[in-house]
Amino acid sequence: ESQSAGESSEPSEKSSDLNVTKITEHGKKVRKNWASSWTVLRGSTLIFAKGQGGGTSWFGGGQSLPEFTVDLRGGSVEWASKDKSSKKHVLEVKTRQGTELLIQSDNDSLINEWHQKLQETISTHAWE
Ligand code: I3S
Repeated sequence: ESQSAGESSEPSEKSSDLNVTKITEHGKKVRKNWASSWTVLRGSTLIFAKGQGGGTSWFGGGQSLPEFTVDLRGGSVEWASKDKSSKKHVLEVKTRQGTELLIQSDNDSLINEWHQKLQETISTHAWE
């Protein structure tokens, strides 16, 4: 497994390309900005790395950092309702910090794997 994203010594448990957008930040609704992102799950941290050719508008207005991470502890994951997106196979991830994300892939089995893995992660990493 690649260790290029992040500094943690924990092994990457899953990684793939996914389409991602933030929909809420610090509890406030933000404008959707779907982008393809290399997504890595490591421990209870979900890391979104800017894809090749990604511009400075990656992951919402002004986000110019190469990575965006969320702490899954105390969060939730569920299939997004139809009103959240017209796309197929969309997961809604909510964090304790008031961030809501949609993650999506046209690959049915891939998104199912992510769903399972994220649920597993949330239920095994307790919120202290
Ligand atoms: O929830 P919305 O507003 O229907 O989300 C769509 C918009 O973000 C749209 O961009 P504009 O705000 O420039 O119109 C995107 O192109 C669409 O992909 C978003 O909807 P989906 O259903 O694809 O998540």
